[in-house]
Amino acid sequence: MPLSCDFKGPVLNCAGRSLDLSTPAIMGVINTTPDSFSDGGSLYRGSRLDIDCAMARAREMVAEGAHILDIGGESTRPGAAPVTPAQESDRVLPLVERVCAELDVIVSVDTSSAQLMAEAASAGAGMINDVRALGREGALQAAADTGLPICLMHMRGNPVNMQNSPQYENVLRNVAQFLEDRVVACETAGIERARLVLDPGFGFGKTLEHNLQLLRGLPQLAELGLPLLVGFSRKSMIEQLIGRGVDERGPASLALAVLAVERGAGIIRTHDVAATADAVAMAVALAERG
Ligand code: 9MG
Repeated sequence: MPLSCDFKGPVLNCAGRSLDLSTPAIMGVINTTPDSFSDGGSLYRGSRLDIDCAMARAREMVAEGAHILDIGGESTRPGAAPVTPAQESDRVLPLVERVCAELDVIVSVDTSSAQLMAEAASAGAGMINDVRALGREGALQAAADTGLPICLMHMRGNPVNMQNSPQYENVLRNVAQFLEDRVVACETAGIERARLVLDPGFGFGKTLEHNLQLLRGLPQLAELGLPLLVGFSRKSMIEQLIGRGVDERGPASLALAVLAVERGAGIIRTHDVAATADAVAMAVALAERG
């Protein structure tokens, strides 16, 4: 049953696994980076990614109700060290291969690298999540060739400069226009509209006020007619609003997830799968009862 808006999500074909968005889906975050803002290095032993530890995290998230695992190898926090495509593939691919082989879950690869998109699809990944909306050289074609669903996220600038006094004429209109333009670029590259998911990119080149305007405007973004993915999990807007440090932002992230679902979000990206799955299930159950 739809929540506060009329949009009822489709079923996406993710490399043979169905992602049914008639109710909101939970996407668990797995960072293979040593320096992510929220869980940086938690899967590392010294300077090496511990793949068994990463698999244990993946297994746990699936048991907790994740429909999708989003595996990434580039930290996009402001000021993070850049990675080469080869470094990114070295971090991400072994885990993508093992998760695809051992777990019954849709694997999303969080990347802007054309090389990794192709490699991950060959390894069995079911979705691409690109914070640069396929803006990098070769990404449109590589993503088109995979045949997979793709999340196009809005970011102003790049991770290094995105928080340098971001400005918009009207953040909701500008983000919607950017996403619509990227949809057209995708269609021109041979990616059907039905494969696309949109994300306003909370925290990516936005002030607190911009994030709040986008949260308020989610129903209008849902009217673009494509599923919406949102990620608030542990982000700094929580600290800006209620003063919580990064390790204390779980409960506030749940409140934001529920609000987003009520405003039309179809996929919630989160570090805390069990709690988010329950919070979203509660929002859906209440909506079903009117
Ligand atoms: C990789 N990543 C970090 N935050 C994100 C968000 O909010 N959305 C998407 N699609 N990806 C994100």
